[in-house]
Order: sequence, then structure tokens, then C-alpha cells
Amino acid sequence: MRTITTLLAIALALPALAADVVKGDIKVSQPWTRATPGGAKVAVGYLTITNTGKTADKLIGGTSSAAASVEIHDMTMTDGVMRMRRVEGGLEIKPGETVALKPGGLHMMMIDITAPLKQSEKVKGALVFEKAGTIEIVYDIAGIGASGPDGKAAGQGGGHHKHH
Ligand SMILES: [Cu+2]
Repeated sequence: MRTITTLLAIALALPALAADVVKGDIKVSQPWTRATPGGAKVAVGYLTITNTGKTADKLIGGTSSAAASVEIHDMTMTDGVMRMRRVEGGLEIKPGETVALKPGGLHMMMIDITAPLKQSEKVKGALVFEKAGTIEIVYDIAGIGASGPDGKAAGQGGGHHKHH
């Protein structure tokens, strides 16, 4: 009996990645963000959106319990410099389409975060769609500099990604 209890405790302690959230024709998978260094004013959220319906929907905004506002951003390369800009008019998700918000591209920009995000914790948020409405999500917080939700770090603890 004791062995079973111990094994269960170990299983529960393993980091569980957030489950998919489905509402209407929209499925949101694997929301994640990164821990933020002290003093940081912004954080970046990533996730994957699938439209399982027969009509297009549009991601038009978002909120987060940890930030004053959230915008949909994209990264573009201009003259060899990566810049991010707000996606005006929303992000269309066509029927049957899967759109990944991931490092180097589309992302949810959390602006004026209220407290530093800590690795292994979670932060609540919501996505607002034109048709599916508001979808509540929970972002897993990976390490500073992580390149994916599983916390595999690019330069974690190595002093890269200096904040400026
Ligand atoms: Cu941004």
C-alpha cells in the first residue's frame, strides 16, 4: 500500500502540461509563456489554435490576469532586423486551419505585467474570438529563454538573452 501511495505521489509531482481547451469550433492547445526577469514589463504567450468548423473565425484579442493588456503581435524581418508589430483587425483562422503562435512569429503580447512570471507556475488568460467568444486558457510558465513549453531552455541560466 505504501509503495502505491509513493508512486502516485511521484506521478502527481511530474509537470503536467496544460490540456487543450475547446469551445465551439475552436481548439486551443498548449498555451505557454516564459518566466520574466525582474523589472520586465512584458511577457510573450504562445499557443496553437485549430478551427474545426466550416466557417472562418477570427482571434480579435485577449486578456491575462497578469497583465494590464494583451495584444496579438507578429514578428517580421525588416532589413535584417526582427521587429514585432500588432496584428491589425485580428487573426483569421480559416476552416480546418491550424495556426501556431510560436517563437519568432505570432504571439500574444502581455503588456504591463503586474508581477514577474515564475518558472513552473501558471498564469491565467483568455482569448477572444469573433464567433467562438471568450476562451479561458492557462499558460504554463517555462524558464527564461525556453524555446518550448516543456521548458527545454535555449540558454537558460547561461546569462544569454540579456534584458535591455
Ligand atoms: Cu510582441
